[in-house]
Amino acid sequence: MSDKQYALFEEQQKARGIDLDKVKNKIKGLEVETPSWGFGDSGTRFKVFEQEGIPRDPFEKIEDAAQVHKFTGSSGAAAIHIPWDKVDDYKALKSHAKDHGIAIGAVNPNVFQDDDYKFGSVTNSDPAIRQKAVDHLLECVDIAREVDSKAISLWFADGTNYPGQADFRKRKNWMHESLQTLYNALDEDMRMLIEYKFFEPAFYHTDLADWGMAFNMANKLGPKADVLVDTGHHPQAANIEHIVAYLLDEKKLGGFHFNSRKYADDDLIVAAHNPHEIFLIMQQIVAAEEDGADPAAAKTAGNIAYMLDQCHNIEPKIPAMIRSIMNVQNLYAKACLVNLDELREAQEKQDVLWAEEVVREAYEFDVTPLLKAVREEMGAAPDPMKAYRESGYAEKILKRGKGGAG
Ligand code: LRH
Ligand code: MN
Ligand code: MN
Repeated sequence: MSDKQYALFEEQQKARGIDLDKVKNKIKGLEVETPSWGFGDSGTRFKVFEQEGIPRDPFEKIEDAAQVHKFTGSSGAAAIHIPWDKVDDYKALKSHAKDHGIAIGAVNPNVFQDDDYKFGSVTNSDPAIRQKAVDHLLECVDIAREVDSKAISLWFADGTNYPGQADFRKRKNWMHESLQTLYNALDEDMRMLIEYKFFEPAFYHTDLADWGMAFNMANKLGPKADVLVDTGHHPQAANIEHIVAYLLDEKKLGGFHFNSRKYADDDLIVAAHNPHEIFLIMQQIVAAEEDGADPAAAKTAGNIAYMLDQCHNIEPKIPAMIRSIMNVQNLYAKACLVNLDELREAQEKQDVLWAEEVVREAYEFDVTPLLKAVREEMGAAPDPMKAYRESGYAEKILKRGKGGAG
């Protein structure tokens, strides 16, 4: 990318009244966590295609996650899932991450892979099973302390398949009770992020089916509990940016699991299918960040835990993560180019087409010169995909062979 292209872009944005230095700083501040599980072998219920060079243990997953940060400069932490990332020495895992230039991000308890959880975990009618699930949640708080993580990220597979199978209201109360026990165990500087999903693996009902249920729980629990929005977990026509704005205004938006889906919770590369949707989500966030009239919303927006939650079934994992980080940056950068003063004016005048145009105009800019300049200033690779390809890391890890972590 020539300096000329950047100079042209800068001139163009200046003329629109956009402060490009501010935009650059905002992009530099955007950190997106990768999921450790996205580096392992994955697939569908039909087939898992084993790839060569897959990490064989959580330490190697961290090494691969560090590659994403090395080239993008914007992915300084990796989330872990317990027990998928169970190790004997969590302090050693933390040091390993640090030695490779990253940190351990959100700790994700897993209460869905045990036979005991067939009819639910924290909402199981059997108190002994509920206790077992809660004990695991508490174990994850201890793990978070050991790896120096400040976030417990919660998703429950709990639900039912048939009408009459279970008592919705009882399960709602068991959910609350369990979350409360977890909440009480959190340190002051920790928080819990509550994820919702309206289907799968249960198909008739899930106990936290939508943002309203997660929000209600988070509200009852208190300031250390927030809602996590996984973009794949909504019905097709859901207006996710509206949900995001609502939660921002309520100061309860805790984080994201980014991915994209064509049909359901496909966990494909973020913005591969839905770039405009991600842009509109980012636009709500930028508007809140810049909302001087509502500093609490701005603070919430500044505190969002951005994470990817993706599985790369047929493509190589590390470059897929790099691509994903670049996609998120690209759409955040475009959102930063919306002229908010103009948008407010158009809204006040109730000029529908003007308002729509103000948002559209930002989306239609090519932000490649801007992102290259930002990455150069950050000491990251101006073209992370190319830099990774040329680094030789993909060839180096082939010696791990096949049959890595699932
Ligand atoms: C559930 C989910 C949740 C899990 C992850 C593996 O669909 O989005 O976040 O932890 O996938
Ligand atoms: Mn998720
Ligand atoms: Mn999911």
